[in-house]
Amino acid sequence: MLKPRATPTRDLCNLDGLWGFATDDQAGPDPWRSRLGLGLEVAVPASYNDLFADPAIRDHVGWVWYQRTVQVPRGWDGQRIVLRVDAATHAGRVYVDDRLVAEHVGGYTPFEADVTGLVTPGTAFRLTIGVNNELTNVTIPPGTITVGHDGRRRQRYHHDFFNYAGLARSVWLYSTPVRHVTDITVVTDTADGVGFVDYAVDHEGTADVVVRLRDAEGDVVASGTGATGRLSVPDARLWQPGAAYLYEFEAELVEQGEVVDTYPLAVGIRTVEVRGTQFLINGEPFYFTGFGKHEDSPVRGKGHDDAYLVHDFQLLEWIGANSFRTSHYPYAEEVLEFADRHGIVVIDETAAVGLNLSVTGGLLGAKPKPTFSPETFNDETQAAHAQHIRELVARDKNHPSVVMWCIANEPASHEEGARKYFEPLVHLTHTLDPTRPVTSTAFLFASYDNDLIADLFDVVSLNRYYGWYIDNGDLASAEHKLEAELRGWAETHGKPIIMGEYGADTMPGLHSLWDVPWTEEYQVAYLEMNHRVFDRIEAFVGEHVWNFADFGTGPGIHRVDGNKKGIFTRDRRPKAAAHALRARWTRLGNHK
Ligand code: BDP
Repeated sequence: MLKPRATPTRDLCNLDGLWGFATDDQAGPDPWRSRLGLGLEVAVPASYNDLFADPAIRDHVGWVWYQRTVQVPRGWDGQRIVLRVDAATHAGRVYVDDRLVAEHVGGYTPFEADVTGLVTPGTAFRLTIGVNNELTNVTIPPGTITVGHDGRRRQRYHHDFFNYAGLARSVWLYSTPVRHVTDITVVTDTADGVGFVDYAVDHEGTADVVVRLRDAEGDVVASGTGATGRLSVPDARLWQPGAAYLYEFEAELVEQGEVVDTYPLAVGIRTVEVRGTQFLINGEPFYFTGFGKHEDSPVRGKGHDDAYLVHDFQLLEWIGANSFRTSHYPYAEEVLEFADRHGIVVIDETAAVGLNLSVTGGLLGAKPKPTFSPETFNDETQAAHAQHIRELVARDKNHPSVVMWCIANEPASHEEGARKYFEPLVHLTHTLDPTRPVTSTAFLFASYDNDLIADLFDVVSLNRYYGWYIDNGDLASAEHKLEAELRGWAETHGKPIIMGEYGADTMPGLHSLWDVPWTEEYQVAYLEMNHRVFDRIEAFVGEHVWNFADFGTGPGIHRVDGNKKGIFTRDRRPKAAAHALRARWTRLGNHK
């Protein structure tokens, strides 16, 4: 699915700003049929939860309604007109005046409606978008809704980050010609200094396809005709971690000598390969340094914000990180484009977080239910997961920064049913994209001796908290256990291993001479212990600290105003560990 762009043949209107807003109980029936009368306004893009001083909105479970008037540019006669929602978390319904034009389930991938004929250039229409935040056993991510003694519905989920919802990314109205490019796929390769760009241009209509590749100076370095083909670039400049180089691929539809549509796509020429226990980018062993992140900031929740985007990438550069994982859902496309332009490597993760019931129970002592069963996560969940993978790969397949798909975070991979659930999904991902390795992060209880799915993946990713959830405050024991486990994985699987998460909650300003958890010194010592072990394991290809920054969570006895494992605070101020990581990662660079 192509990102909407303004080109010589396409126009683009951004619909961000202030919209009318109401929860479904405030709005009454069929809120799309008339103006939302409440007078509440909401910012787009932003999660709605923290914007209002009203707990009933913050904790609302169900539909909320966004509404605004949209003026259709008068020059759009004869064009195809499309409404595009970059994300409606977790489900969306779009109405043009009284008419339902699109429905979508899945909170982090875009969807569109062709509204040609339903709207009139030069006039305005009422745009209403319903957004639903409910998570169930058949959504990705999953959750459960409970009903309290007072009849109030509450949303429970199996992940710690807050269930922020709403229109957290942009909404667009755009035009394309009737005969238009519908999709582009590029795959790149290199041999003896020559870069190859294999392309496929899908389109509506019978026009001829002309393609050109321009270098960063704008000079055409290769061109071709036909809907599919291979472009060769002698002396190609590669897209490298830390040294991005982008070409511009331009697809043109030409009919009787006239250009009817044109669409540009940034292309980085690079290769990715797993060989033995190495992760190779452009044939060179690559060592990942960086973080699991979140889209999270005060007030906006998961709302995309270009200021945080720029600042977060500046902090990645400052600290010497070369990569991050889009934990625990696909991020805004603007983030991937920025990574493409700035040479940051990305592990692109689905929203499949919490497919794991073995961690529930806790203090209540409830016996966990089986994770994979007809009553819990079942064929319908798997189908939703498969659809989500299709949409993710369709959206992100052309980004050079994306070097690996992570199709789940911490599933119950040691439980019966895990293999039946995951094998078709790994196969699907490999089929959709044969060029990128696939992984999934393994959780604490799933080790090399009981995990049932690790062999399906190209890279072993582990989330381990020795010294935090295990042996809290006893780093010597933690070091011993961590090393034993990592050696077990290395011997059992013979694959590259990456630490997908390791971290310690830390209150900024708390200090101690001793190994006292929650202090800044303890976070430093915890990381140093982990790094000593990683450096002793040959198959190790990377370390992603949990987390880049403190982030908002639901309530929990081990959460103090959110998850405090950030190396930066929620407002991006460095804790002591930031300086320690900076020293290590600037020394390491991209290699071990
Ligand atoms: C891991 C999860 C991550 C949590 C982290 C933690 O993958 O989402 O935030 O634990 O507890 O299990 O800090």
